[in-house]
Amino acid sequence: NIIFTDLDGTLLDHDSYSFDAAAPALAVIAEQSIIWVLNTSKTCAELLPLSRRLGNPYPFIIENGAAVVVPPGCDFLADVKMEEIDGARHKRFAPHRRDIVALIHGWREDKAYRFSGFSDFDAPALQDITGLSIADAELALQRDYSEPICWQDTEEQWQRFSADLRAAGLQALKGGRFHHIMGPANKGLAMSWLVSCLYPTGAQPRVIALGDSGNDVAMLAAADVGVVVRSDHHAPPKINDPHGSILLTEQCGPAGWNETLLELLK
Ligand code: 2M8
Ligand code: MG
Ligand code: MG
Repeated sequence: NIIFTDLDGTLLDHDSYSFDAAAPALAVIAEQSIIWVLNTSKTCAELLPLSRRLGNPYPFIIENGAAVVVPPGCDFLADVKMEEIDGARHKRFAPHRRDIVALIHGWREDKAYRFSGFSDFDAPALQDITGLSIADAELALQRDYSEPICWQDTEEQWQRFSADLRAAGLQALKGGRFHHIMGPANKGLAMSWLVSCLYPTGAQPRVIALGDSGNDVAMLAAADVGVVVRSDHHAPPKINDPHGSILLTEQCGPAGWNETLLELLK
């Protein structure tokens, strides 16, 4: 087995960001020495301390599949050519955030779209929306490859904005609270790339993926077992399931994560 997991609303509670309810399954993962990979909308700056807090020593995937990051001290993917940023190694699949922000802010001026995004927020403003601590909000603001926005305009304008994104080779992925504006990457492509690096030949592991939102669909669909973690804030995302490989947890968030992994790893 190898496990890929979303964080917010999945391994972390949507509101409290606690992972206490997942402790039993995390213990089984450690016992069985299973590689588990964090695959999230969060930034490298957020993941470096968070992966340590979770006791996760593996590479992680940031900003909705925009890059695979090997943290300092982790010796995975030693033979893969990567870009070094502040001691971490990045394999990038998407354009830089500064270019995306310049473009969509230009459209906001020219076409009077109404939205606000992380570039408009300071840490207290982001804390108000997300409930993150000021310190964690500072880390969430340090983005490299994506711009999360709150849409404040009509559905009609959203359709126009979406067409502008498509024409520019960009997309909007829906997270728990925000639309993440980014290049043509996703959590599923980054997951498949990492699996093929870790297991280039020979026996392939069973790939288990867990997530709660639209931005997880590509990852859940590409896995051998895709686990939709139930949310008490939004309906489960719709996923085509031709092979019957998608499960839905009974409980919400980390409790559902725990329940389903204990069953799958029995
Ligand atoms: C944002 O991501 C979540 C993921 O579902 C969302 O869209 O609601 C990101 O900005 C992330 O960096 C941040 O930690 C999180 C906090 O809720 O929000
Ligand atoms: Mg989530
Ligand atoms: Mg996420």
